[in-house]
Amino acid sequence: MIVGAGFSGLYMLHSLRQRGFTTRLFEAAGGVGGTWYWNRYPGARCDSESHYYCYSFSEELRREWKWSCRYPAQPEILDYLNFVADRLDLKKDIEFDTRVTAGTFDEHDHRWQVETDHGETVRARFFVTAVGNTSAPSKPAIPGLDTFAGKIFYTANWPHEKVDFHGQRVGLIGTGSSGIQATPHLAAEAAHLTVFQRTANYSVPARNHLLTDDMRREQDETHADLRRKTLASPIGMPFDPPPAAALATPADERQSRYDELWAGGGFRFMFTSFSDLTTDIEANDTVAQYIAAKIRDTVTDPAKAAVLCEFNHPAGTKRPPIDTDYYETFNRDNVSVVSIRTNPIREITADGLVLQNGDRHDLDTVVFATGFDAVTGSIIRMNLRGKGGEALRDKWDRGPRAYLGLSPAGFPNMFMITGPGSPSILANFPVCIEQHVDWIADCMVHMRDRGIDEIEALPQYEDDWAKMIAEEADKTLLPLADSWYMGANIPGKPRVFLAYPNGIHTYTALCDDVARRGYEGFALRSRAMAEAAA
Ligand code: NA7
Repeated sequence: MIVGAGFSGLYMLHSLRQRGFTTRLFEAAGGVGGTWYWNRYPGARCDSESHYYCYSFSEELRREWKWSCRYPAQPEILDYLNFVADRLDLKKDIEFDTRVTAGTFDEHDHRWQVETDHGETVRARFFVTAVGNTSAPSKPAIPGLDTFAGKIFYTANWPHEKVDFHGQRVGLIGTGSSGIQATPHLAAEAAHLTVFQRTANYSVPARNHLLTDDMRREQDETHADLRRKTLASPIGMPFDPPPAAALATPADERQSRYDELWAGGGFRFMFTSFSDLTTDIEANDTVAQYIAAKIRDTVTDPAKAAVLCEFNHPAGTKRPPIDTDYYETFNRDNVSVVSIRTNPIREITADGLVLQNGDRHDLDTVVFATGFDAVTGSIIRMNLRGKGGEALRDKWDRGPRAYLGLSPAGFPNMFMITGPGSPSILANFPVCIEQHVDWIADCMVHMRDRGIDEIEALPQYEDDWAKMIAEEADKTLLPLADSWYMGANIPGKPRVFLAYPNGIHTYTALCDDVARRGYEGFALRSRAMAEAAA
């Protein structure tokens, strides 16, 4: 049983089929795509480059698909996932428009009993969550929301038909990646766009462009080398590591390096400039000041620039956004930015938003780009129960726990793809997904070959994993931000760092080692063993 038909669920389904398992997949949406199915807002685009934000497991698929540009937009990624699903004939085993509402591990026959919103009950040996990290939208409960007379949209759940903003006074709440991507597109149509910013973000230009045949040819010819680099990289991208620490580099050289990488655009700026940016606050200050200077150079109105530079966290400690013309958009007469950091939204009335100090903003449309109950939300809401009827929601009430970020103790035969405690959100998703899926599928084959019915993470290993993650995260600046990496964007969510912070490259080696040692840290049980013991 797999839940979710995004990048991870599709590859899991294919991999299990290839290994001869009978597999069914439930998907709440009406089609494949996962996060790329729902997030259809104007400007939705991948921040990773197309040639490595895709599957690598099939040479045929790679050769057959041609990306149009450096960073593919949402419709193109959705087309790609449909192409893969059709090419591998996956849709026949997917039940769309079907949401999993509950799952319980039955200890007597070592099976998961899974229920759907169609009233169906399915029994399966293995239960795999492929539900994505940004799938449970966060919809802030602002007083008066229901009384608003205009239209309300959520970037994370955008209508399929085109939304027309012409002539509208639009309010956009949220300046994470989604808000930053949507801003120029909303501004181009709206009569007036007001961006409500709770936290100023450090955005870097994407420098998107179309791919020429020559560029594609070069990517093709260097593919093997790029793949090697990708697998050796902590973030799963084919980047050379930073050559030096910022603080060990003379100021003029440091400036030149930032200039060069800013001109190239994209994630390379934050991830390949210097090695100490996310571990040393003084080093981080050099990049924060560099970005602030760029914002002040770009945004001609000093008052707007000041709001956009109201930083309260070190650069790169929230998911770094990249953009196309985000800061430039604030030079338009029809765009304003309002800081709601110390003057939050008090209520929504029929006419618009009212801030704490009584300021009113009359609006026709409100767009929420307010993010997600990330990583854990989509898993918890499935109402899963493990051994002894323990609810996963209760087990995780002080923070998620799962050995290797793959499997929670007390929940045998359950695997999570890019679950909490895995590198997922800190690395290139398709790379993380392929690693997880291969490991999980090989584990199932190992069990089948040996007549093992049940695999369960041992509590001690799970505890050690959680402790290690907290200790390693504390060596970085990442826990300083009130980010969704920390669960800090959701009121009441435990403040726990949600990812393995030492990179997908070391994580892969650790997982391989666990498998080589006969799945060390897991209990493997068979019915025969249980009967013999009895
Ligand atoms: P994010 O990155 O979580 O951004 C959400 C934004 O919405 C962020 O600026 C939040 O401010 C803001 N927010 C959230 N709740 C509120 C309320 N109640 N009032 C005002 N402002 C609020 O989500 P995205 O969709 O942009 O990006 C998610 C990931 O998708 C992204 O990182 C990529 O991996 C793709 P805050 O910073 O919490 O103060």
